Amino acid sequence: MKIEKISLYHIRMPLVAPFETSFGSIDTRDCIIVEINSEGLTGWGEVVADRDPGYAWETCGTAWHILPDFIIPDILEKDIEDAHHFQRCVAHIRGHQMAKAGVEMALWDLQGQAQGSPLGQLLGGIKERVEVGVSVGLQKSPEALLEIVENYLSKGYRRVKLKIKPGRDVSEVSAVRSQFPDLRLQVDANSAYSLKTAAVLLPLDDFDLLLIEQPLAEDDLWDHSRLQKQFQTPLCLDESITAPRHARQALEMGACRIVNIKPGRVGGISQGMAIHDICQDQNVPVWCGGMLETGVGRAANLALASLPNFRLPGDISATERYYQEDITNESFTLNTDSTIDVPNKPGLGVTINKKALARFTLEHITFPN
Ligand code: OSB
Ligand code: MG
Repeated sequence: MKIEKISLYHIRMPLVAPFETSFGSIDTRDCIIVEINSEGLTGWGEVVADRDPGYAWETCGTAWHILPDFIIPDILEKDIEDAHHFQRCVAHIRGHQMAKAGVEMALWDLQGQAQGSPLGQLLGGIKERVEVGVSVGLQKSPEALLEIVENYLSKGYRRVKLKIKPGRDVSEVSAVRSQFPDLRLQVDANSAYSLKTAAVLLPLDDFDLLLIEQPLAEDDLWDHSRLQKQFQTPLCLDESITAPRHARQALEMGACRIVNIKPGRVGGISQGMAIHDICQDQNVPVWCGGMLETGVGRAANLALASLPNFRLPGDISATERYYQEDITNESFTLNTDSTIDVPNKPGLGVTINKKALARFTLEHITFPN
């Protein structure tokens, strides 16, 4: 694929409701959209970094530096075979997984279009629709939390993830569990605890949770392995796994029993697939996390989640759970069985609403310039 032109759009989209986690609350979401023109085709990708370094150290600002100054010069006007070739071209750039992943996504889109294959098929996916759930942010009160969970259940979601943080954990989960005894329920702390303070979470073992996601710091595989020994419930790592070798090390160490895969966090879909395979070989289930993506990133997540070892519902909700208006013409809807269809058109299988993209754009650059 001859990389003729690359455009970047820093966009900001209003969320339908504020989303609060242990690292802060947002009511708009920033990301960078990547457009690559090659041999008459246009591929799209999404850099899922947020405005603030709350979830990860990468931000739209760091990506706006690393893409033009390092990643784009590595590939512009070159012939890039595929995602693996791209990864070799940028291997000398340490870190910046989300920036790399956004470009890799656009290359997958191009490759799928060139071959007439939907991305799911190209990756070896085996499902036409994937099981999904909803990630529920911190709420003002337990009553408000019960109300919002009830609302999502009425829309058809059959798996709920609750965000927790110190002081807003066991009693919230207990309230939801009492009200919904059969709900598939899990929690996500986004690194808000230490090995010591996580002792308050031990009662969570009695609530039949699917998993406890990322209680400790991102660079703390070792303490996660100590904490996992104290729980029957599987720990699941999100932030800690930024490369396939971390997945291997985490499993060797017993730091988790389930892995959350987000293509952005791990440097691209190709890296996500490598993690999928490592876990599959050890019979460890994976599931697809989310970063409040636009329709572009959501299409990619659905394709990835169609691989066989994605055995738990993904954080991939319907478009209306996030945005009133998206930048794709296609919107994603929830089926009555709590699944979402994997796109079946070539590449990502989505098209861009250029007017919406322009309206959400804060900054735009094109290369060569
Ligand atoms: O930790 O999984 C997370 C959103 C932004 C950053 C981190 C996380 C999340 C979510 C939302 O939980 C998942 C979604 O996109 O629905
Ligand atoms: Mg998480």
